Amino acid sequence: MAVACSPLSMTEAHLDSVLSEVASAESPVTGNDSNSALREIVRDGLMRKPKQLPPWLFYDQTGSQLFEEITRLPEYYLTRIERTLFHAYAAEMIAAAGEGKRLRVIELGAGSADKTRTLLAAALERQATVHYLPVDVSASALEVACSRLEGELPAVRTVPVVADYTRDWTLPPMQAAESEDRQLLLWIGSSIGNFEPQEAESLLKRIHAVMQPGDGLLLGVDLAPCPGGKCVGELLAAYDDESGVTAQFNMNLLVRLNRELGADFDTGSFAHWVEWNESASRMEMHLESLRDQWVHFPSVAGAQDLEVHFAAGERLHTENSYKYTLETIATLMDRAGFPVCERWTDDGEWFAVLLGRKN
Ligand code: AVJ
Repeated sequence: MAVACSPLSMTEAHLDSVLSEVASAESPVTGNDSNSALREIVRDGLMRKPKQLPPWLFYDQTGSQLFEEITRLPEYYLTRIERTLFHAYAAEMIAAAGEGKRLRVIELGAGSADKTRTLLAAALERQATVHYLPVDVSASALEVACSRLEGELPAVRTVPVVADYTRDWTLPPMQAAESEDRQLLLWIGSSIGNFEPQEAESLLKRIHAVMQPGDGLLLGVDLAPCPGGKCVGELLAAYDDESGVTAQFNMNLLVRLNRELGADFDTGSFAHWVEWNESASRMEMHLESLRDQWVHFPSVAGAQDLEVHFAAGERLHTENSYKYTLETIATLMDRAGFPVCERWTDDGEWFAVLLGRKN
């Protein structure tokens, strides 16, 4: 598999920062530094066999809106179940993480609205104020998340951390008055699923390095199908919904490449394709070429143009979403130095939130 030797998602956030500029550029095909970064990634991915592009490319403005829409689909149970778990157990989660001490809350990603709010509100039941540090490459996403939260919960003190959490990152040190406090790091929404398990492990180890003994890691993970749990059909439906929003989300990648790189993908000649890869325990999304065709990327700023051939039936791999079992995720957390001390799941065990503690 191409993915084994090529950690595409590892560069996600780094290039995201580069690409957020691309997305806002007036004329993306005039060629600037950020644009050539995108060109390089796309060229590299389309030269692979099989062709593969990293999933973070989905998230231009339209893609982010489409993902929001996905989270409201009846088939997309992930967000709904995780939210239910936070609503039901936030107080328990906060109590377990704090062990009687004050908490400061860190989140990888710029805050997932009501889920984060629920946890912070639970923290405020036990302490007068709470510091909240979202870590994200996008300063604008951080600004939105922080001002929204401060508006809703004035006792939350937000400290945005502009950093790429897939690379080297650190946190502002705790003040002297906080020296007895505990930290709780949130990595929720099954974001871990987009990373190769190896990458996920190094990421967890990086988290471990920036935290102190006793600090907690709260991880939200989508669980693999199993007898008595969700079936493969229900998983497939979550990534191939009736109303076609996920198909549009997938296809938007090509629309983006047309707009930002001047490519000439004919979106009508590609189809949304999803597959449950049992042996790798992951959902895969692809775009399948419906005919034999060539796609052209024009020459920009001295760089060569590019002709890419797609055979009929050939697929461009656009996303992996790894699914763990309660055992495999516990093993992963263990290896990273965060043994699981508590976990919360829905009755059907479709989704899990796990608390690990650095010892
Ligand atoms: C945001 C990575 C958790 O993998 O379920 C949703 C993205 N892809 N539908 C996921 C996604 C297709 C989502 N994550």
